[in-house]
Amino acid sequence: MTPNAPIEVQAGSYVGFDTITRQIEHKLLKRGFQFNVMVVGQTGLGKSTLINTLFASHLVESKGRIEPEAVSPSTTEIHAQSHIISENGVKLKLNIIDTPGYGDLINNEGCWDPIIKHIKDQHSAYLRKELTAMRDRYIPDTRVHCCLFFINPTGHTLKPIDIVVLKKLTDVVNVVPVIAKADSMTLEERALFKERIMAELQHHQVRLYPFDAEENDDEELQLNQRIRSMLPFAVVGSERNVVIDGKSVRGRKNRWGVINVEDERHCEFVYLRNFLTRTHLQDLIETTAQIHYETFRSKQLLALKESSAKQQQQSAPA
Ligand SMILES: Nc1nc2c(ncn2[C@@H]2O[C@H](COP(=O)(O)OP(=O)(O)OP(=O)(O)O)[C@@H](O)[C@H]2O)c(=O)[nH]1
Ligand SMILES: [Mg+2]
Repeated sequence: MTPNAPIEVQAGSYVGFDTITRQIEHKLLKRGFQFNVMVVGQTGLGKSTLINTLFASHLVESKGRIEPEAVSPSTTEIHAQSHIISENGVKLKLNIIDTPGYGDLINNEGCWDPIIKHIKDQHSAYLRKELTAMRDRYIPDTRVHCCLFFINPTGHTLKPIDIVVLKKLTDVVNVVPVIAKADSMTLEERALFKERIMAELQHHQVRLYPFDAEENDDEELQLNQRIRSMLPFAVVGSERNVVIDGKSVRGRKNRWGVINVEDERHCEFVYLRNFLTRTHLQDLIETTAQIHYETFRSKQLLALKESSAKQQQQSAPA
Protein backbone atom coordinates (compact mmCIF):
# COMPACT_ATOMS: atom_id res chain seq x y z
CA MET A 1 0.00 0.00 0.00
CA THR A 2 1.37 3.40 -0.89
CA PRO A 3 0.86 6.13 1.68
CA ASN A 4 -1.38 9.02 0.69
CA ALA A 5 0.33 12.21 -0.38
CA PRO A 6 0.85 14.49 2.66
CA ILE A 7 -1.66 17.27 3.09
CA GLU A 8 -0.22 20.63 4.04
CA VAL A 9 -1.88 22.15 7.11
CA GLN A 10 -1.19 25.30 9.07
CA ALA A 11 -0.87 24.89 12.85
CA GLY A 12 -3.79 26.66 14.58
CA SER A 13 -1.62 28.02 17.35
CA TYR A 14 2.11 28.04 18.12
CA VAL A 15 3.34 24.50 18.68
CA GLY A 16 7.03 25.21 18.92
CA PHE A 17 8.70 22.70 16.61
CA ASP A 18 10.42 25.53 14.82
CA THR A 19 12.90 25.45 17.71
CA ILE A 20 14.33 22.21 16.35
CA THR A 21 17.07 24.15 14.58
CA ARG A 22 18.15 25.65 17.91
CA GLN A 23 17.95 22.24 19.57
CA ILE A 24 20.22 20.81 16.89
CA GLU A 25 22.59 23.74 17.21
CA HIS A 26 22.79 23.25 20.99
CA LYS A 27 23.63 19.57 20.57
CA LEU A 28 26.20 20.20 17.87
CA LEU A 29 27.88 22.95 19.82
CA LYS A 30 28.22 20.65 22.82
CA ARG A 31 29.74 17.92 20.70
CA GLY A 32 32.07 20.18 18.72
CA PHE A 33 33.22 19.75 15.15
CA GLN A 34 35.99 17.63 13.73
CA PHE A 35 38.04 18.75 10.73
CA ASN A 36 40.95 16.77 9.35
CA VAL A 37 43.24 18.46 6.88
CA MET A 38 46.31 17.08 5.14
CA VAL A 39 49.14 18.83 3.30
CA VAL A 40 50.96 17.17 0.42
CA GLY A 41 53.64 18.38 -1.98
CA GLN A 42 57.29 18.44 -2.89
CA THR A 43 59.96 19.10 -0.31
CA GLY A 44 60.37 22.56 1.16
CA LEU A 45 57.38 24.26 -0.46
CA GLY A 46 56.19 25.71 2.84
CA LYS A 47 53.53 23.12 3.73
CA SER A 48 54.14 23.18 7.46
CA THR A 49 54.40 26.98 7.43
CA LEU A 50 51.07 27.46 5.61
CA ILE A 51 49.17 25.27 8.06
CA ASN A 52 50.38 27.43 10.92
CA THR A 53 49.46 30.56 8.99
CA LEU A 54 45.97 29.26 8.15
CA PHE A 55 44.91 28.63 11.70
CA ALA A 56 46.85 31.55 13.11
CA SER A 57 48.59 29.32 15.63
CA HIS A 58 51.82 27.42 15.86
CA LEU A 59 50.38 23.96 15.22
CA VAL A 60 53.09 22.02 13.46
CA GLU A 61 56.85 22.27 13.38
CA SER A 62 57.48 24.23 10.26
CA LYS A 63 61.16 24.34 9.95
CA GLY A 64 61.63 27.95 8.96
CA ARG A 65 65.24 28.96 9.35
CA ILE A 66 66.05 31.42 12.07
CA GLU A 67 69.68 31.81 11.03
CA PRO A 68 70.36 32.19 7.30
CA GLU A 69 73.11 29.55 7.34
CA ALA A 70 71.01 27.00 9.23
CA VAL A 71 69.70 24.10 7.17
CA SER A 72 65.94 23.91 7.48
CA PRO A 73 65.04 20.46 8.77
CA SER A 74 62.24 18.67 6.93
CA THR A 75 59.16 16.78 7.90
CA THR A 76 60.31 13.17 7.63
CA GLU A 77 57.21 11.12 8.34
CA ILE A 78 53.44 11.39 8.19
CA HIS A 79 52.56 13.19 11.34
CA ALA A 80 49.03 13.72 12.63
CA GLN A 81 48.46 16.18 15.40
CA SER A 82 45.20 17.18 17.06
CA HIS A 83 44.24 20.55 18.44
CA ILE A 84 41.11 22.14 19.76
CA ILE A 85 40.49 25.68 18.61
CA SER A 86 37.57 27.69 20.00
CA GLU A 87 35.88 30.68 18.43
CA ASN A 88 32.74 32.28 19.86
CA GLY A 89 31.69 29.10 21.65
CA VAL A 90 32.31 26.87 18.64
CA LYS A 91 34.81 24.15 19.33
CA LEU A 92 36.75 22.91 16.33
CA LYS A 93 38.78 19.76 16.77
CA LEU A 94 41.41 20.17 14.17
CA ASN A 95 43.53 17.28 13.06
CA ILE A 96 46.49 18.20 10.92
CA ILE A 97 48.28 15.60 8.89
CA ASP A 98 51.65 16.88 7.79
CA THR A 99 53.38 14.69 5.22
CA PRO A 100 57.02 14.65 4.22
CA GLY A 101 57.85 16.38 0.96
CA TYR A 102 58.39 13.99 -1.92
CA GLY A 103 60.31 14.18 -5.13
CA ASP A 104 63.91 14.47 -4.00
CA LEU A 105 64.89 10.87 -4.56
CA ILE A 106 66.35 9.59 -7.84
CA ASN A 107 63.58 7.05 -8.10
CA ASN A 108 60.35 8.53 -6.83
CA GLU A 109 58.23 5.58 -7.84
CA GLY A 110 55.73 4.80 -5.11
CA CYS A 111 56.73 7.72 -2.87
CA TRP A 112 53.04 8.60 -2.66
CA ASP A 113 52.04 5.16 -1.35
CA PRO A 114 52.31 5.98 2.38
CA ILE A 115 50.13 9.07 1.85
CA ILE A 116 47.38 7.20 -0.01
CA LYS A 117 47.61 4.37 2.51
CA HIS A 118 47.14 6.78 5.38
CA ILE A 119 43.94 8.13 3.82
CA LYS A 120 42.56 4.67 3.10
CA ASP A 121 43.50 3.43 6.57
CA GLN A 122 41.24 6.08 8.09
CA HIS A 123 38.33 4.95 5.90
CA SER A 124 38.97 1.37 6.81
CA ALA A 125 39.13 2.14 10.56
CA TYR A 126 35.80 3.97 10.29
CA LEU A 127 34.20 1.09 8.40
CA ARG A 128 35.38 -1.44 10.96
CA LYS A 129 33.85 0.62 13.78
CA GLU A 130 30.64 1.03 11.81
CA LEU A 131 30.31 -2.71 11.24
CA THR A 132 30.75 -3.85 14.83
CA ALA A 133 27.58 -5.17 16.45
CA MET A 134 27.76 -2.79 19.41
CA ARG A 135 28.85 0.28 17.53
CA ASP A 136 29.53 3.56 19.26
CA ARG A 137 26.95 6.25 18.92
CA TYR A 138 29.57 8.63 17.60
CA ILE A 139 32.37 7.05 15.71
CA PRO A 140 35.47 9.22 15.99
CA ASP A 141 36.08 10.65 12.55
CA THR A 142 39.70 10.58 11.42
CA ARG A 143 38.88 10.53 7.70
CA VAL A 144 40.83 13.20 5.81
CA HIS A 145 38.36 15.92 4.82
CA CYS A 146 40.68 18.05 2.75
CA CYS A 147 44.06 17.66 1.14
CA LEU A 148 45.96 20.81 0.28
CA PHE A 149 48.22 20.03 -2.64
CA PHE A 150 51.28 22.28 -3.00
CA ILE A 151 52.53 23.19 -6.45
CA ASN A 152 56.09 24.36 -7.03
CA PRO A 153 56.04 27.97 -8.34
CA THR A 154 58.19 27.19 -11.35
CA GLY A 155 56.09 29.14 -13.84
CA HIS A 156 56.41 26.25 -16.29
CA THR A 157 54.15 23.24 -15.90
CA LEU A 158 53.43 20.56 -13.37
CA LYS A 159 55.96 17.78 -13.00
CA PRO A 160 54.83 14.34 -14.22
CA ILE A 161 55.12 13.08 -10.65
CA ASP A 162 52.67 15.79 -9.52
CA ILE A 163 50.10 14.58 -12.02
CA VAL A 164 50.50 11.00 -10.84
CA VAL A 165 50.14 11.98 -7.18
CA LEU A 166 47.18 14.27 -7.93
CA LYS A 167 45.37 11.52 -9.82
CA LYS A 168 45.83 9.08 -6.96
CA LEU A 169 44.78 11.64 -4.37
CA THR A 170 41.65 12.86 -6.13
CA ASP A 171 40.37 9.28 -6.19
CA VAL A 172 40.26 9.13 -2.41
CA VAL A 173 40.08 12.64 -0.97
CA ASN A 174 38.92 16.23 -1.62
CA VAL A 175 41.93 17.95 -3.17
CA VAL A 176 42.50 21.70 -3.19
CA PRO A 177 45.61 22.78 -5.14
CA VAL A 178 47.68 25.77 -4.09
CA ILE A 179 50.68 27.45 -5.69
CA ALA A 180 53.28 27.60 -2.96
CA LYS A 181 55.56 30.56 -2.23
CA ALA A 182 53.63 32.78 -4.65
CA ASP A 183 55.84 35.71 -3.59
CA SER A 184 58.34 34.41 -6.13
CA MET A 185 56.11 35.25 -9.12
CA THR A 186 54.94 38.45 -10.74
CA LEU A 187 51.18 38.88 -11.14
CA GLU A 188 51.37 38.19 -14.88
CA GLU A 189 53.46 35.07 -14.35
CA ARG A 190 51.02 33.93 -11.72
CA ALA A 191 47.97 34.34 -13.95
CA LEU A 192 49.64 32.50 -16.83
CA PHE A 193 50.88 29.72 -14.57
CA LYS A 194 47.43 29.21 -13.10
CA GLU A 195 45.89 28.97 -16.54
CA ARG A 196 48.48 26.46 -17.68
CA ILE A 197 48.06 24.28 -14.61
CA MET A 198 44.29 24.18 -14.93
CA ALA A 199 44.52 23.27 -18.63
CA GLU A 200 46.92 20.50 -17.76
CA LEU A 201 44.74 19.16 -14.97
CA GLN A 202 41.75 19.20 -17.24
CA HIS A 203 43.71 17.37 -19.90
CA HIS A 204 44.56 14.63 -17.41
CA GLN A 205 41.01 14.59 -16.07
CA VAL A 206 42.01 15.36 -12.52
CA ARG A 207 38.79 15.93 -10.57
CA LEU A 208 39.30 18.70 -8.06
CA TYR A 209 37.08 19.81 -5.19
CA PRO A 210 34.45 21.45 -5.06
CA PHE A 211 31.92 19.18 -6.75
CA ASP A 212 28.45 20.28 -7.77
CA ALA A 213 25.67 18.20 -6.27
CA GLU A 214 22.07 17.84 -7.31
CA GLU A 215 20.84 19.48 -4.15
CA ASN A 216 22.95 22.61 -4.69
CA ASP A 217 20.92 25.75 -5.31
CA ASP A 218 21.88 28.44 -7.83
CA GLU A 219 23.79 30.46 -5.28
CA GLU A 220 25.88 27.44 -4.24
CA LEU A 221 26.56 26.50 -7.85
CA GLN A 222 27.72 30.03 -8.59
CA LEU A 223 30.00 30.04 -5.56
CA ASN A 224 31.53 26.72 -6.65
CA GLN A 225 32.07 28.13 -10.12
CA ARG A 226 33.77 31.21 -8.68
CA ILE A 227 36.07 29.02 -6.57
CA ARG A 228 36.94 26.86 -9.58
CA SER A 229 37.87 29.94 -11.58
CA MET A 230 40.31 30.91 -8.81
CA LEU A 231 42.09 27.58 -8.49
CA PRO A 232 44.87 26.99 -7.70
CA PHE A 233 45.12 29.57 -4.92
CA ALA A 234 48.47 31.34 -5.07
CA VAL A 235 49.51 31.59 -1.45
CA VAL A 236 52.27 32.86 0.78
CA GLY A 237 52.82 31.57 4.27
CA SER A 238 54.64 33.05 7.21
CA GLU A 239 55.18 32.25 10.85
CA ARG A 240 56.35 35.75 11.60
CA ASN A 241 54.54 38.96 12.28
CA VAL A 242 55.77 42.11 10.61
CA VAL A 243 54.67 45.65 11.29
CA ILE A 244 52.91 47.46 8.44
CA ASP A 245 51.51 50.95 9.09
CA GLY A 246 51.85 50.38 12.80
CA LYS A 247 49.85 47.14 12.65
CA SER A 248 51.32 43.74 13.33
CA VAL A 249 50.41 41.30 10.54
CA ARG A 250 51.56 37.91 9.29
CA GLY A 251 54.05 38.66 6.58
CA ARG A 252 57.42 38.22 4.96
CA LYS A 253 59.93 41.00 4.87
CA ASN A 254 62.86 41.28 2.54
CA ARG A 255 65.14 44.00 1.31
CA TRP A 256 62.71 45.45 -1.20
CA GLY A 257 59.54 45.32 0.80
CA VAL A 258 57.02 43.49 2.87
CA ILE A 259 54.41 40.95 1.84
CA ASN A 260 51.28 40.98 3.90
CA VAL A 261 49.97 37.43 3.78
CA GLU A 262 46.44 38.61 4.51
CA ASP A 263 46.35 41.32 1.86
CA GLU A 264 44.50 40.07 -1.20
CA ARG A 265 46.50 42.39 -3.42
CA HIS A 266 49.62 40.48 -2.38
CA CYS A 267 48.42 36.88 -2.54
CA GLU A 268 45.33 34.69 -2.42
CA PHE A 269 45.79 33.36 1.08
CA VAL A 270 42.63 35.06 2.34
CA TYR A 271 40.55 33.47 -0.44
CA LEU A 272 41.86 30.05 0.50
CA ARG A 273 41.11 30.61 4.18
CA ASN A 274 37.58 31.88 3.48
CA PHE A 275 36.93 28.93 1.25
CA LEU A 276 38.19 26.38 3.76
CA THR A 277 36.69 27.82 6.89
CA ARG A 278 33.87 30.21 6.03
CA THR A 279 32.09 28.72 3.03
CA HIS A 280 33.04 25.06 2.51
CA LEU A 281 34.03 23.61 5.90
CA GLN A 282 30.79 21.67 6.32
CA ASP A 283 30.71 20.64 2.66
CA LEU A 284 34.26 19.27 2.83
CA ILE A 285 33.26 17.10 5.79
CA GLU A 286 30.02 15.98 4.17
CA THR A 287 31.56 15.24 0.76
CA THR A 288 34.20 13.07 2.40
CA ALA A 289 31.52 10.95 4.03
CA GLN A 290 29.08 10.92 1.13
CA ILE A 291 31.42 10.50 -1.81
CA HIS A 292 34.91 9.31 -0.86
CA TYR A 293 34.03 7.15 2.13
CA GLU A 294 30.92 5.78 0.42
CA THR A 295 32.96 4.68 -2.61
CA PHE A 296 35.50 2.99 -0.35
CA ARG A 297 32.76 1.37 1.71
CA SER A 298 30.83 -0.10 -1.19
CA LYS A 299 34.04 -1.44 -2.79
CA GLN A 300 35.05 -3.12 0.48
CA LEU A 301 31.63 -4.59 1.14
CA LEU A 302 31.36 -5.93 -2.42
CA ALA A 303 34.78 -7.55 -2.12
CA LEU A 304 33.74 -9.07 1.21
CA LYS A 305 30.56 -10.47 -0.30
CA GLU A 306 32.42 -11.96 -3.24
CA SER A 307 35.04 -13.62 -1.08
CA SER A 308 32.44 -15.15 1.25
CA ALA A 309 30.45 -16.43 -1.75
CA LYS A 310 33.65 -18.06 -3.05
CA GLN A 311 34.31 -19.64 0.34
CA GLN A 312 30.81 -21.04 0.46
CA GLN A 313 31.21 -22.53 -2.98
CA GLN A 314 34.48 -24.15 -2.00
CA SER A 315 33.15 -25.62 1.25
CA ALA A 316 29.89 -26.88 -0.29
CA PRO A 317 29.94 -30.68 -0.78
CA ALA A 318 30.33 -31.65 -4.44
N1 LIG B 1 59.46 32.88 0.06
C1 LIG B 1 58.68 32.08 0.77
N2 LIG B 1 59.24 31.20 1.65
C2 LIG B 1 58.44 30.42 2.38
C3 LIG B 1 57.02 30.46 2.26
N3 LIG B 1 56.48 29.55 3.12
C4 LIG B 1 57.53 28.95 3.73
N4 LIG B 1 58.71 29.46 3.31
C5 LIG B 1 60.06 29.06 3.74
O1 LIG B 1 60.38 27.83 3.10
C6 LIG B 1 61.15 26.97 3.96
C7 LIG B 1 60.48 25.61 4.11
O2 LIG B 1 59.27 25.74 4.84
P1 LIG B 1 58.50 24.48 5.48
O3 LIG B 1 57.19 24.99 5.93
O4 LIG B 1 59.35 23.78 6.47
O5 LIG B 1 58.34 23.57 4.18
P2 LIG B 1 57.73 22.10 4.06
O6 LIG B 1 57.02 22.05 2.76
O7 LIG B 1 56.96 21.75 5.28
O8 LIG B 1 59.07 21.24 3.95
P3 LIG B 1 59.22 19.64 4.11
O9 LIG B 1 58.58 19.28 5.39
O10 LIG B 1 60.70 19.45 4.09
O11 LIG B 1 58.59 19.03 2.91
C8 LIG B 1 61.27 27.75 5.26
O12 LIG B 1 62.52 28.40 5.28
C9 LIG B 1 60.12 28.76 5.22
O13 LIG B 1 60.39 29.91 5.97
C10 LIG B 1 56.46 31.40 1.32
O14 LIG B 1 55.23 31.51 1.13
N5 LIG B 1 57.34 32.18 0.62
MG1 LIG C 1 57.12 20.18 6.56
